[in-house]
Amino acid sequence: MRPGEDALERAVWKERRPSLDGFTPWPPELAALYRRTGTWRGETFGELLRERAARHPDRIALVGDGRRLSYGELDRRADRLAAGLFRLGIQPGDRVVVQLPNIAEFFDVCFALFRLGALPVLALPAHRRSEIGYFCEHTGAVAYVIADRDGGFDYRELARQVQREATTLKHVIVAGDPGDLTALSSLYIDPVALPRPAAGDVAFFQLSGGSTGVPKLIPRTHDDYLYSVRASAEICALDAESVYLAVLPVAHNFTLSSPGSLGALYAGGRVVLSRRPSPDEAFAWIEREKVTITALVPPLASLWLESARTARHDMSSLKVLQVGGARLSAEVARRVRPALGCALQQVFGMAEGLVNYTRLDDPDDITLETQGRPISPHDEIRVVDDEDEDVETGQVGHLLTRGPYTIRGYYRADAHNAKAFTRDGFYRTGDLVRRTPAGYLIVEGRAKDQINRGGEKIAAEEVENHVLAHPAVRDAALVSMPDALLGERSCAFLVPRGQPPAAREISAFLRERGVAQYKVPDRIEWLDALPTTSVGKVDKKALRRWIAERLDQGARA
Ligand code: OOB
Repeated sequence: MRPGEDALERAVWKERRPSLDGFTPWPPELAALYRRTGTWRGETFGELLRERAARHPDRIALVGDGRRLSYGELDRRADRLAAGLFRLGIQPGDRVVVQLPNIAEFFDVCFALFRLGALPVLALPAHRRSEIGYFCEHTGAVAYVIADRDGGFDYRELARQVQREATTLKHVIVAGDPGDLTALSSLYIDPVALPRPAAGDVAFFQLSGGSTGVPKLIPRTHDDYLYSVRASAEICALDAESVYLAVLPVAHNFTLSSPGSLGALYAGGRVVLSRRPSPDEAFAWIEREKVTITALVPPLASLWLESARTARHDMSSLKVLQVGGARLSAEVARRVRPALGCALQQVFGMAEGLVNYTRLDDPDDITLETQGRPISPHDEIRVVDDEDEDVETGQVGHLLTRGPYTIRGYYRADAHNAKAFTRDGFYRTGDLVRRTPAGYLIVEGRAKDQINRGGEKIAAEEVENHVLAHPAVRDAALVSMPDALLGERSCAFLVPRGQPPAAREISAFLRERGVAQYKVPDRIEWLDALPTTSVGKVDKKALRRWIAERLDQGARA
């Protein structure tokens, strides 16, 4: 018997399905509209893979690290692993933190959990004890899936630390050498019938870049996410001949679904997994696997353009380079086609939902100078002033959005949701944009208290809270400072209690607290007091201006 086909099991599932508390559904009339228009098709990720595997079992789905998996193999691996996870005690509705590098097991684990109706919480490889501990605690995760080592870091050590504090965590599952933990490879067993999740259920959690003291979790349903994957694959013209190279972390929304690896699998194409984003490794993959499309953040795009001058790899298969996650300068944008011989596509998206693309047949001025337009005719866009009044077309304002794949609320975050969403369900993106008459968006800046460090998002308040825990720090403000390579880096303005400690002591303190390295301030400045605005708030604008001027003077000196 194939999993998911047993009516009795399905009935059992219906009865005991844990309604997910803390998830804000779409209003019923909109959900009905999305279903009626075929926007939501009632399909789950588990079924999608089953269908593709039935259609073309022998076609290669995944390539990475000495591995080639066909659709049929991936389908079987997902079934076998789902059975093993179920036997281990993982139930439908359970949360499982997944922190894996770009390896094939990421897909085994996600599809196994999708089939089981358990919910992956997609952490990034850079996360450490502070972040992972929080994800475990906030979601009540029962399991944590890691690789043994990656990039010189031992995740088993991290897992042992997390295990000591996470009260709900029962299993740590390791891809590779498990030490005394559970080997992922031991969990592939004969398939069993499993209850089937419904397409309207939450499928998994993405992480928000955030601007608040603790990270926010983003619940995505099969219906809504699959729609964004399908529509993205169409916009990017993916088909069975497409070869998508995953360079950025696979779990990130850009790499996963815009159109990303899921888009490639949706289209029956091939996903190639690069362990490192370096031009050396990625260019070799492009040549070897005849990669047709890949996605980068702007600093990596610059690095690739530079390396392409001297690279001897044949990259003629590459048709589209997508760049997103942070603002791409028109100057770098212009160099893409001459240097790589492929089209540029700008992508402006967010894990909360809305994704904008320049279209492949757009004229150069749009592709080079805008961040694209929304995926869907059902995406509603508003650009408003500080009072939530719509501004004129072409004026800069706050971007608000609502639609068939944009969440209605963060997970278990009522108080924050009241601020992050309007009463009628628009998500306040925190981005400042201008909309052109043709409906394209140009990102002009940001109102949210976040630093975008070359695509990696840092919530200022989260880092400030960590720094404030240091006994020698009385007050703290984290702001962005301009950086030629990353676009922005972070600068912490600190007020000492007595004698200021050395900057490296603050960095070491943050690392000891288990904060991801990219969040550790790139620069520390000590002040007697933080400047305030007329209403008594910390004047971050003044701090940003001060450090930018200081850097500018330094550069000219
Ligand atoms: C992507 O997703 P997140 O969740 O890591 O970050 C979203 C934020 C946006 O609100 C915006 O502030 C910034 O990242 N952003 C851009 C941008 N793309 C994202 N800012 C300027 N220009 C762009 N092209 O970053 C993401 C998700 C899906 C697809 C692509 C990127």
